[in-house]
Amino acid sequence: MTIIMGILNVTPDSFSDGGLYSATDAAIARGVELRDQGATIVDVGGESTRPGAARVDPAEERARVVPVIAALVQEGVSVSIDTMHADTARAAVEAGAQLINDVSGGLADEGMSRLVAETGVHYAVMHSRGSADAEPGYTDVVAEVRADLKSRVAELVVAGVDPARILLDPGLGFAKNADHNWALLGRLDEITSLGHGVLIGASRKRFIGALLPEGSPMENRDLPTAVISALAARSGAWAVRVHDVPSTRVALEVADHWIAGGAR
Ligand code: PMM
Repeated sequence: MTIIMGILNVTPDSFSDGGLYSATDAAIARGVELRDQGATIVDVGGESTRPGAARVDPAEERARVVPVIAALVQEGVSVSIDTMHADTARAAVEAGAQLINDVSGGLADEGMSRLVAETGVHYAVMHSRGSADAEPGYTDVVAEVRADLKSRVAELVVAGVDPARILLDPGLGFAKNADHNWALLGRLDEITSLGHGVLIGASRKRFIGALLPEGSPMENRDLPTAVISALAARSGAWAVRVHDVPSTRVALEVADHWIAGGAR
């Protein structure tokens, strides 16, 4: 069964009332809500990775995420940390995070593979090439993403990371256009065949917005996101990383029945 990773971005601009304390409280409440809605794991991030977003100082990033993670763990919520910084990942793991979600796949901070090897936590390796808004020319995006991920895994294993702890993510929208994203989704079996759990982060991304009338509100992207969640489950995804848990939960229930129906 595909699990849900609920997105919790602890960035000041996410909270209209401002102020770190209220932002922390609001983030904790939202994390508990995501779990109650059906997220198996809540992905806490303190730095926006959207194309064009400003980089955040790792100390500031830690100040944002660590109190939230500690409080969520106290509440019995399973937490992952969305960071490219080894120091932030370490503080998050010390606060109880069980998974490090790294959109750089370990390329942004050379301390990351060492940390993952040392702590033995699960590690989600996302694919990108250069910055998020770079658009490299791919000849065959699926084959190239597969090859890049495969060599990242080999390097991590050499660094001492247990391959059983590695999860892979094709990195939809990261150095990829809409056609690239759809090719990766349509041929997901070529990524799952690498033998690792596969994480899909399609939620509310621009290529989904492109399917809707111009000026549609963000929430209108949740239905197509949920459809992708169901199809990703059908293709054997380990997890889907989403903003709106209830719609994806229903979609995954449909997919589970569909898959069970075929298995009988
Ligand atoms: N996308 C974003 C952030 N973190 N992590 C993984 N593993 N996969 C993704 O696709 C991914 C990610 C950017 O989306 P957001 O700003 O809506 O969180």
